[in-house]
Amino acid sequence: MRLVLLGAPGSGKGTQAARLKDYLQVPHISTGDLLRAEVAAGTPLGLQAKEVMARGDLVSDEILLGMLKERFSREDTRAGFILDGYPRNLAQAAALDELLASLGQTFDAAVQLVVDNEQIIERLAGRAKAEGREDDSPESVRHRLKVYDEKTAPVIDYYRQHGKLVTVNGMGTLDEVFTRIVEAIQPGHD
Ligand code: B4P
Repeated sequence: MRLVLLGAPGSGKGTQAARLKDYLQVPHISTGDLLRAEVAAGTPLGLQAKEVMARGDLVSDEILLGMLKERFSREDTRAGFILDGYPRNLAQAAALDELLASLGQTFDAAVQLVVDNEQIIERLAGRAKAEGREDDSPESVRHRLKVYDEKTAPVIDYYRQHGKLVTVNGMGTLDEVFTRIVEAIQPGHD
């Protein structure tokens, strides 16, 4: 199974991807986690990304594609993957199509988790308290939601037009959302 997880910040992509990875037995590739690992290691790429992420802006397409190519060059992605956090704009969606085509692959579905803004703000405020992630500050969250509307929402239409989009209600408990995703990705489900 090859899946792309889409949704606003705080919609549960990373949370559900971590569970789907065990269920589907495929690697979870989170561009946010890859970037945070670079920041934590203090690499030149991480130093470049740190401030951009803290503000809630998108890190450059070039950096992201380089990271993704490196990750997809590894053997474990051959049998499947859950891609979480990419693509976040139309240029990245085109780059992903190209990258997968160069590997003789495509993906099965783009799963969009739909959560209302009030719930998103509540979840990210909770994570800010629990984990202290710099980009979960109220100011950064407001900006991330704006960036999502402007840059990432068009990706949803792109996948809808290409018949890849599967929309899932992301409200409710972790178990409820997980069950909905599993049902939605069953072959023949529309
Ligand atoms: P990400 O790491 O992708 O961060 P995110 O959008 O907040 O989603 P995440 O997956 O972490 O959170 P989740 O919704 O699961 O990106 C961070 C930054 O990296 C971006 O702003 C950008 O700067 C950069 N970046 C990443 N990819 C990029 C790209 N392709 N191009 C450019 N820049 C890129 O969970 C949020 C919270 O909600 C958690 O606390 C969780 O416990 C809680 N939660 C989840 N589901 C819940 C539920 N059902 N009920 C209650 N709480 C729930």
